[in-house]
Parts: sequence; C-alpha cells; structure tokens
Amino acid sequence: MRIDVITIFPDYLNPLREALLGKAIERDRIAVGVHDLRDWTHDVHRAVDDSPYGGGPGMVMKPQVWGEALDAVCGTGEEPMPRLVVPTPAGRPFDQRTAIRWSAEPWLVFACGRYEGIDQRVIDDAATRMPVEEVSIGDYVLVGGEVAALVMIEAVARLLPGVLGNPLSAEQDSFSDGLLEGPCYTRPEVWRGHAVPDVLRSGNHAAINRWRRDQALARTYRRRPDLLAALPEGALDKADRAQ
Ligand code: 6GU
Repeated sequence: MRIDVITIFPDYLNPLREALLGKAIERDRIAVGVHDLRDWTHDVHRAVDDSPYGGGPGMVMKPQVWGEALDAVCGTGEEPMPRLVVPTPAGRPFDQRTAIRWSAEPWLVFACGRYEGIDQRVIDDAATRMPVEEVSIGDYVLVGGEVAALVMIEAVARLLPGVLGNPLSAEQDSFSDGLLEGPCYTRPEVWRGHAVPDVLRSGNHAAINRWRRDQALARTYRRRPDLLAALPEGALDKADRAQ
C-alpha cells in the first residue's frame, strides 16, 4: 500500500517512521510520502489561509494551494487515482470497519487541514476525479488533521499482511467480534497480592474460551452498551444470553 500525507507540519508525521510502522516501511509493506503544503504556494509569505466568506472567527485554507498540491500528489485523472481522506471533526465516524475497508486499497492520500478547515470546493472538485471521504476520529476537536491521520494510518497499517508479527492479533482484537476484549494476564501467578484467575491456569481450553467470552460480554455491557445493542441478530448464543 502507498500512503501520502499533505500537511503544513510534515514533522508531525515523524512517528510514522517509528516502531511497527517504521518496520513496515523498511520491509516495503507500505510506502509513505509526507508533503509540505507550502511547497505549492507562490507568494513570499507562503500563505495557506485566508479569512472566511460570510465572516466569523478563524481562517480557511485557500483552494488554489490545495488544488495544486492534490494535482501533484494524486494526479489529474489520467492514471489510477488514490482514495482521498480528509480528516475533519465534521466528518463521518472512522471505525474498525473503515480501517478494514481502506486496508484493501492500493493507495491512500490524507489531506490534513488546520484552522477552521479547507475551502469546500477543494473537496468537491477532488471528488469529480477520485473517491473522497471526510472522516472524524471522535467527538472532540483537535487543532488539525495530522494526529487524526496518524491514528487512522496506524489502524489501517496493522491490518496489512506482514505488518503485525502475529496475524491472529488482528483477528482477535477488540471489535473484530463486535465486543470489547476482556482482561489479560502474564507471569507471575501472584503479583502484589493479586492472583491470576484460576481458570486461565487450568489448561481447560473450553472453560478458558467460555470465561474470556463472558469477560468480554460483561466489560462491553458495562463500558459500551451501545456496542451490545448494535450486535447483529444471532451474534449471542444461549450461554452468552445467560450472562
Ligand atoms: Cl479527523 N480532525 C480534527 N481536526 N479534529 C478532530 C478529528 C479530525 N476527529 C475528531 N476531532
């Protein structure tokens, strides 16, 4: 997969080169390009924003600069085009299903806005040539789209073949079955007076699986009742419902 990010703060994306994602880049599972939006300005001040039509607080990112940047990074429609992602608190919610869907794409481009946002015509114009999604990572407001892009890129990258050490981790994590994962434990058996639950040391794998499922159900019920309510018909078996 290829991932490009356009931003006025390229250094904000440095964490992409660390740890799991850095390894994935080294091993050529992903190719990442980070681009400075100001490279496409033409004035001495390298201005990327201007005051909003209609008045009000804040500044809006200028369409000309973004238009040239997207033409240069995404192409103009002759060749294959990427899926364009625009992080914004006004977007549709990003979730694990979005991450899974994007993980099948060959090429993603993230257009990170700052200030009040990007002139809407940039998004509308891009949508005439490529698929475009405006997405939010949650119900709170960040200063810009960079951190949100990092979050989404990490969620997508860990789903790619050969990125996670153990591919079962991606299959078994929270949300893969619509529930939160329950607690996990490692050695020692007793730590500061707290013991590991007996069942996990019993060697009885049917009992362990049942216990884990019950823990996941109980935790989801307490912390995210909205997820339980959203489970499809038939997702809970008889033993689940006895919980
Ligand atoms: Cl994607 N961008 C910004 N700037 N703020 C956000 C967000 C995105 N998602 C939640 N808050």
